[in-house]
Formats: sequence, structure tokens, C-alpha cells
Amino acid sequence: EINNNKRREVAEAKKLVSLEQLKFSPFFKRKINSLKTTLKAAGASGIIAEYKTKSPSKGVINEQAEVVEVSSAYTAAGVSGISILTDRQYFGGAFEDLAKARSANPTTPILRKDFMLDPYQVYEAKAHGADLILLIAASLSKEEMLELSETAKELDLEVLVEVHTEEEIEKLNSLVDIVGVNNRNLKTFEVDLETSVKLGSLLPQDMVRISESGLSSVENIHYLCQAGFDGFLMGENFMKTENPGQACKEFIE
Ligand code: IGP
Repeated sequence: EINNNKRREVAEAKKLVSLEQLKFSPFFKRKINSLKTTLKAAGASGIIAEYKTKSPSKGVINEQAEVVEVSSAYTAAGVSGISILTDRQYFGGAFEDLAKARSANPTTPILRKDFMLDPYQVYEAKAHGADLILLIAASLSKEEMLELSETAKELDLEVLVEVHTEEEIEKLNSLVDIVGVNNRNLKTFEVDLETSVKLGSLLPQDMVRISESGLSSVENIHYLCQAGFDGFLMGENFMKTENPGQACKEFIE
């Protein structure tokens, strides 16, 4: 259902803005900030902090947090990367949020978090200042994942693939930069950190890996770090507070 809605949304967007027009964005000329590099840097916090104002599992999370303020505070707190939701329907996101976060944080790796299914969306990501895109293995075929990865590489973007089951690992390709294990079952919304531990052990040894969703304590991070994870994607734990940037700062300290 999400995919069908997205297809419709992309078809509408294509009518309004052509690929050629997207290429005129000044963000097309910038050099990307590599999340893979910041995650592997000595002393990296590994925290990838997310900006999202609502979600299907929680409804409204935060109504007043402003993207420039929050993303700048995330950077100041020492995150390794930032994730910005651009999906409006389910997560209350917007392209403007991505572009604003980019302008406010010129050197922080930024992920466009959305449901990608068409190469056009990879151009959109680039045009609004993203450094990497997310491909959700559960909703794409191996062929689609390869095509979207190729487009990302043509535009010098990094590729993060999200997996939740063992079978989905088969869909990885050689262009993938980072694998994210989603601890949240997207059907039941249940979270289980053991998903990360289990799938992490099945990933290629040298693959940069992050654990996503349901992380709320320093103990969670230490546990996953010991299981070999390089990064930790956290949204709600920060966004549910009145001051997400401050919450992130205190967490990293
Ligand atoms: C963040 P949490 O539980 O910290 O808010 O989760 C992130 O992992 C979650 O937003 C997410 C997501 C996604 C959102 C993971 N995969 C795919 C949209 C689409």
C-alpha cells in the first residue's frame, strides 16, 4: 500500500519537475559527506540522529521542533550523521526539511529517509542536499535495488540498505555502502534488538553496519557496539522530548 501511494506521488512529482530541472539545483555540484567514513573515524559517536515529527506507530511525536534548530544541535552534539524524513503522508516530512538541514549542516552526512522505488527519487534526494539514500529491502526486488543503487552511484550518493530478515540479505549488491538492520517489524511495529545481533552475524565481515529503531539507552548502544555495529539510528528517543538537540547532546555525553 505504501508503495502504491509512493508510485502515485512520484508520478505527480514528475509532471511538476523534470529530471533536467532537478539537475539545476546547486546541491548537484557539492561533494558529498560520507557516512561510511564518519562511522569508521576514530572516536566517532556512531549516533545517526533522526528528525521526524510523526510516525505510523506513534502518531504525532513532536509538533514544535524546528528542523534547522534540531539538526544544528545534533551536529553540535557530535552525531556521525543525520536522518531526515521526507515522506509527508506517514511521517510528516518534507523536501524543504532536507534542504534546510543541508544548508545548516554543510559537513554532516545526511540521509534522505523515504520509501524509494524510482530512480527519479534518487535525483530528488541529490537535488535537496542528501548524501545518502535508503533502500528498504522488504519493499524492493533485487533488480530494483540494483537499479536504484546504480543511479545513486552515478550521482555520487552513498547507499544504505535496510534489512529485517535473513532472506533480505540476499538482495544486497556490491554497490551498497552500509547495511542497516531494522529492529522494528514494520507490520507489527514491535522492536527487538536481537534482530540486529542475529542478522549482524550473517552480514559480510567488512560491511559497515548500523542498527535502527527502538534504541533508547546507552546500554543499548554498548550492547550493539559489542555485537560489531558501527552506527545507531535513533529518532523517537530524541524527538519525543521538548528539546531533541539537547536530549541528543546529553545522550552522547
Ligand atoms: C528510527 P526510532 O525508533 O529511534 O524512532 O527509529 C528509525 O530507525 C525509523 O524511523 C525507521 C524508518 C525506516 C522510518 C527505520 N526504518 C523506514 C521510515 C522508513
